[in-house]
Amino acid sequence: MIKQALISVSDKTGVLEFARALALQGVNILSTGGTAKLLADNGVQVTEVADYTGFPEMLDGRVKTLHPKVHGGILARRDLPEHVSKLEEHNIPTIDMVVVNLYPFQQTVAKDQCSLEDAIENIDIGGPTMLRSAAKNHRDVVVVCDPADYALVLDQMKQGTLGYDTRFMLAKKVFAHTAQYDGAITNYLTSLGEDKQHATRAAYPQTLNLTFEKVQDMRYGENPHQSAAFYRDLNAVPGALANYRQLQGKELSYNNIADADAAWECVKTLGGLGQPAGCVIVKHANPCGVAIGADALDAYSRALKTDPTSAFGGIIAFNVEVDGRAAEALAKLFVEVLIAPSFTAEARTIMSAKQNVRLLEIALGDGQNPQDLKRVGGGVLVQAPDAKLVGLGELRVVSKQQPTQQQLQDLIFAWRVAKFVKSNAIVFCAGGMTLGVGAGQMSRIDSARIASIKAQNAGLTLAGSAVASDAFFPFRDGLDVVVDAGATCVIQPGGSMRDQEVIDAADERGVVMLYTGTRHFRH
Ligand code: 93A
Repeated sequence: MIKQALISVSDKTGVLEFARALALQGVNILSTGGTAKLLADNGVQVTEVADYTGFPEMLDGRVKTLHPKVHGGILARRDLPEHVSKLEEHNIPTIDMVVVNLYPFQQTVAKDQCSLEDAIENIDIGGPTMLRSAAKNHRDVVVVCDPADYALVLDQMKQGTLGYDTRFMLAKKVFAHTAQYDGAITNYLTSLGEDKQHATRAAYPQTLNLTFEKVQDMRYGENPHQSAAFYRDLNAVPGALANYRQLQGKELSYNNIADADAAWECVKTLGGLGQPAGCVIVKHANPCGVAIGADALDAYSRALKTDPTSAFGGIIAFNVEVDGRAAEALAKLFVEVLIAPSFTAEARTIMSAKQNVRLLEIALGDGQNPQDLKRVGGGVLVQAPDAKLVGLGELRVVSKQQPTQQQLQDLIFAWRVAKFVKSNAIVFCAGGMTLGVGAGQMSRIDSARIASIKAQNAGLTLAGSAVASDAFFPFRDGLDVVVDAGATCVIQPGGSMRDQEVIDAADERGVVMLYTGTRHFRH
């Protein structure tokens, strides 16, 4: 029975409606300065914590709720007579619900001009203390740290079903939340520069505290003898893979998730290339067909042409809604996972005949991770994500031959794709589709050979094609291979000791060569 609730929130989203509904259920409401004012101004009856404890808020609000009357009321075990009589002795009523969200530390330090003083004032002490007290005593106390849970709690209160399971779930949420909060403080403090005033942008903290929440356990990892689970970054943006919604199909496997991420990240970069739709087919983390087109079906049909053999059992992502026409074509191929921002009702009906296909909906939108993490023996490598999309203005023509408009478009498309192909990457393209992809070779010339062999196998001609190389050609031999295969224009970062040799080769062979100035290694 919830007789008394303490509400103290920085993020005031939904709190008024929630407090009103609690009051209607006869719950007595205690609250702190700003929250109490908001509630009182809007006609909710509330007692200020200061009036309740008989101590004013003091030290600029640093001490508001840190009082035995508050913490005794939260922490006392209702099943222990000694606890209950102690409360009576000191005239401390129980507090049966704690609704707290914390000073916005992360948002504060994310601001460019945040000083150490600002940051420190935004370290919440009383809030986490109440949350932790309530979460520890979740057997008797309901604790709500996320406004998204107000509706659930109210609903269960009305139904009389707010039981142990919900209180336990809410308590777990609290400890994850306060751990993440303390992690953010540690990361910030240990990232401060010499002047201790500002976090240096490039610097990484001395200790790295990250909190992830489990999305699901998996039957196994990369191989059946490895156990595995999938975790979501608590700060994952809506467009991130971890925020997928599965509409049908078998459980996702470890490899499905890894490949889906590769496909999704690649397809999201296919906008602004002159065609409305983009499609990426991935196998073993590498794109084996990428195309843009007039609609989903057009993009898919063209992407499939690159390498129909590898596409079998692949993971396919779209940057537009998948409609019935596209679904009909997709249903003819053995596909592991289909990803799109949405599927029409018709597409869903068609795919429902293929119950094994996993259908994932993810909001389009930027889903970049704040950091890229890679586990190595006993450690983790952290880097900024490769978010670079080279602009037209950054391209430099280094050959005598100038590119035509069509070549320029093909080169930019090829460069977008090469970024998502494991190094060494060589990608042949023309007319907004890949023709041959050479991936993951230890030598660039082998990637070039493989890309052209694959195009031949698929019956595609490379005459007049564009080629992207994710990093520079160390020698002219790689360039010769792609020109022999039919390429007439090449895009690459440049920066080799032998750049001149390679430029001379391009001129000798009469092909166009562009430098991007940036490379896209992907290992
Ligand atoms: O400065 S505090 O660490 N000291 C406290 O005693 C305290 N009690 C609640 N911060 C404290 N709070 C925080 O105040 C809550 O976690 C919440 O974020 C905020 C709500 O303040 P107000 O109701 O005045 O807007």
